[in-house]
Amino acid sequence: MEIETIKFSPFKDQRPGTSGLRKKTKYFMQEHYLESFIQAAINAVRLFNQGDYLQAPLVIGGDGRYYNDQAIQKIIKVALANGYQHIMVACTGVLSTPGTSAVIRTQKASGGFLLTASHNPGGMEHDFGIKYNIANGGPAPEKVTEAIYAQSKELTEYKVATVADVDINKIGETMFGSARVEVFDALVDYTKVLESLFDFEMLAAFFKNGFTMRFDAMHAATGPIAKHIIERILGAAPGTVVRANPLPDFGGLHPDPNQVHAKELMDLMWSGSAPMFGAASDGDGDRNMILGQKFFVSPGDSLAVIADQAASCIRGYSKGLSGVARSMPTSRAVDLVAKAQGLSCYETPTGWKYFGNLMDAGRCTVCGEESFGTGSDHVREKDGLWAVLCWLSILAKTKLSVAEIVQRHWRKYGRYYYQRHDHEGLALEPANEVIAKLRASLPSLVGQKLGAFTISAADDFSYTDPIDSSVSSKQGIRLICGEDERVVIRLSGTGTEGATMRIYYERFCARYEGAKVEDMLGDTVRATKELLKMKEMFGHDEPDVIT
Ligand code: G16
Repeated sequence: MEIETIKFSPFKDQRPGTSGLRKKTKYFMQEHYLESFIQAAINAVRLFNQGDYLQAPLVIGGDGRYYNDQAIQKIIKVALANGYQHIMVACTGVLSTPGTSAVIRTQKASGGFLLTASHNPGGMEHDFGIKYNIANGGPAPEKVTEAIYAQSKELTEYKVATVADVDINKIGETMFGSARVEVFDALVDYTKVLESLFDFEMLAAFFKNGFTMRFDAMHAATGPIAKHIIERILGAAPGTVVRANPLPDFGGLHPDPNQVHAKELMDLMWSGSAPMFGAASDGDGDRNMILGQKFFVSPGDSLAVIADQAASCIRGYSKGLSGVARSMPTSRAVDLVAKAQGLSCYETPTGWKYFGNLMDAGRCTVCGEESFGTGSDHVREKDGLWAVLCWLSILAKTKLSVAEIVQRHWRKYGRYYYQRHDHEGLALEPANEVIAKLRASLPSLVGQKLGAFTISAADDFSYTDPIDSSVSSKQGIRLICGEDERVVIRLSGTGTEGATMRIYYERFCARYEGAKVEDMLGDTVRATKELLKMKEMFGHDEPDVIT
């Protein structure tokens, strides 16, 4: 195997965001760009690993978007040149993010490269992304992503093996000297992990007795595995899983499972022919949306219900949970469940990577985020299909409808009315200015009115990891009005164009009376937009997406 050293001028913009490096596909396709990131990641990994990690497998999978296959070939060649002895590539190149995490853990790999821009649209004109996951199966923590960035800024050369492309559409092995490239069946390890948690026989009987659902895989990475588990193993009717074939452009859709982008599923669930349960997952299969007939389950409620019901409805959690965690902007509904069950509840910054240490230390079992992510310590990524199987188990055990389960939950614990407003495509400068001004005014905001409530505390969230004591600051501005209300404002770390400002509104009512969420939050929404001078700064103040 010949190895070439390629020289180039370093790129200065390869700092991973909330979840890896995401850019426009065309930008990624420029000469040396992807190779630079791969080499920088490999160099950074070398700093944190001793011993023979090069002998352990390195896993590669992607969400199937445009450029997936070419990127896989590039990773294989750079990894071979850097001495990796066992490279494992998902057959067809498609493997969801939780699926990749499952393979890394099962195969005791040293880590893996995940090619995904998640829920962002795919194609030459859209987005591409890459991230590195460590040996626990989870996203590299900040100290590793910062090391990758530091490496990339100084990098002037990378190594590449001059070998032929590997056929990634055929299961098998190819040897390159002493190194092995293995193309593996992407369905096997992940199915086993899920099977160890869920009672597939009970769920199969549930479908046999007439339960109906629709799963929209949005032409993305979950399609093949969802068909395999829901239709083939659990016996749901053919056609239950739709848009199951991954496409490089996701069929021209935005593979984001929310009320706006999963419109076809929303329309079905609000129609006269709705099945009993509806669900969707995103580009790389880590996000999920849960629906009942004419009923949307907000991610915060979904997390709270799963945490509440796991021990009694899901075999893998029958011994109870060790604790729960949520990202700071996520609804505090799960905190009430934790309190009632005497569980620890952790509040982390946005980003699944912050849950890794807690799970590794056995401090929490179930975690979730407002951005349609829920998961547990079975892998180290959020897991859309896992959430769907949780809900199926709860539905099968309780024999209630989705709406009844959630309403019963609200009656028991009270309800956090919740909405996230995304203001997308904002010009960077004014967006940064709004945040900077707000940050500067925090001390003076305490005691001021925000709609009907008075601000009792205002801060910029800072997190000290309880395991390694690392500190992450400036993680989102919180305007807290006692126990009743909270507004969180932060800029997204996953966009590829301009700035996206996310504003999270939440209001608690101890007695659930079925009020409309818009009515409960309307005053605060208006007051917050005035406080931020949204119209003045951006010319308009209507959000692009409300979830
Ligand atoms: C990623 C992260 C999540 C985070 C989400 C939104 O999700 O893994 O932890 O909640 O981004 O981040 P932001 O608000 O900064 O855009 P995904 O599904 O895009 O990988």
